[in-house]
Amino acid sequence: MGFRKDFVWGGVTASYQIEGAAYEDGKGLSVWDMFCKEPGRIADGTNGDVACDHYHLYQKDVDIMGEIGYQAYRFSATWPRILPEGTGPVNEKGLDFYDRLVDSLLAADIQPWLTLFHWDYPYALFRRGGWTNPSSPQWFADYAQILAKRLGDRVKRFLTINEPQCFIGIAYDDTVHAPGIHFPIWDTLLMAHHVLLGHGLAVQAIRAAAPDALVGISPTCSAHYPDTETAEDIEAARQAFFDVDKGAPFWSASLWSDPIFKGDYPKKLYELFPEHMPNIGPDDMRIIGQPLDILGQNIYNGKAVRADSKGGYVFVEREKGYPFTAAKWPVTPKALYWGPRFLAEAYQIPIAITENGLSCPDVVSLDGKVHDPIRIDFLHRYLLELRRAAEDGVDLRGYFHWCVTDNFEWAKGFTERFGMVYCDFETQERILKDSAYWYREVIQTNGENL
Ligand code: GCO
Repeated sequence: MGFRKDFVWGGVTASYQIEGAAYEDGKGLSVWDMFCKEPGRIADGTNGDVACDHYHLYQKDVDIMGEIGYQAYRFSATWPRILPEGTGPVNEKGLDFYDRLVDSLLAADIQPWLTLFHWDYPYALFRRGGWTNPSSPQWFADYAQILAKRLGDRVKRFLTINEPQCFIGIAYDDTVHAPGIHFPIWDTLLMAHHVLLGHGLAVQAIRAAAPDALVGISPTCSAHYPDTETAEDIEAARQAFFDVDKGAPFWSASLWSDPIFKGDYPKKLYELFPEHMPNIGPDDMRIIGQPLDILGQNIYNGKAVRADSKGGYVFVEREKGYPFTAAKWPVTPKALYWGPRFLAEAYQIPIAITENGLSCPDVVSLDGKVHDPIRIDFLHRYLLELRRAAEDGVDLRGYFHWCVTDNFEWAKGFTERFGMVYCDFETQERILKDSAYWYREVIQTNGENL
């Protein structure tokens, strides 16, 4: 049975990580442009000023996607490239770039999936309070409207935001991501509320400009899974999957998705922070809960969970010498079965895996090729689990491999290679890794060859 006939296979990138042209053609500053200037913030002291130079080499990259046989390509737009000050005057050269990119994708018969915001927040808006500012939801909606009006005749899949867990949690709680400033819980909860309001208003703006488009969101999560497939362990894993951890509340799946799909924050959040929750306006949950067509979930890994003796759950210690990636992330294929299953059961919406992949210590071998058997094995294991979820009835619509080309990996700089396509950052040469040829087979057979 396998994946549905119209299941889409593709790859994904993010603007700041690949585009470069950070100070070109009228683009405004983003918080990442500024964050990279602070000594010590980026592991190798680099930045996204040039990255993969995708702004100039996008046609080469689209040609490569065509060679791999991508049916779809998920990418993000750079908010300050469109609106240098975040609001106000539009930078036409910025819009022109995305026009060209979209036309190139369509000419290559590749479906564009546009993520409106993937972390490169306008620095001018950050200086006006960013997501703490009560105008921040409307700022985002206005930006969404501009993009949907300009591209909505050709772009028919929109994802509003990528991983608020990171651009709020890692940015303002852990401070490892831009702008890397710790805000107290009462401010970060307010920011989260404004992000969700901005998401809802953006959905309305997209619907108005592109009524026939599919609209979704792309959060991430730790996709916890049952240690055994007993009913007790499955329920315990479900509990863990949707729980809110007081120590890392923003990493939660439910904090972000319950308001969208269930009309309110998870009860646990109110219990944890009764005196710090934001004021929720009478219309807020209606705005946030705009109906969506798809939940784009980014899933990399999770933890095994067992039922405890009190109706709760415990995490199972990972075995000694457990497999991990070059980024030291655990390899847990079951996350790609249970994650989609738990999400579909909880939120009753079609699911796309809008990010999954791994970093490998990729090098160009003496034969001039890039052999990445570890990536092929990882993807094979994960995709077998995803196919099992599809066969068990989860309404799965697509899979996007993170990432197309090696790129700027945020605070890790260029020290991690997640791409299916090797990028020489000095020469900007691209080399398809072995996994790209393997993935081409997967796409051609719709996963039957797994
Ligand atoms: C994320 C981001 C990507 C990362 C990728 C590897 O999921 O963290 O969406 O931009 O680069 O996941 O960390």
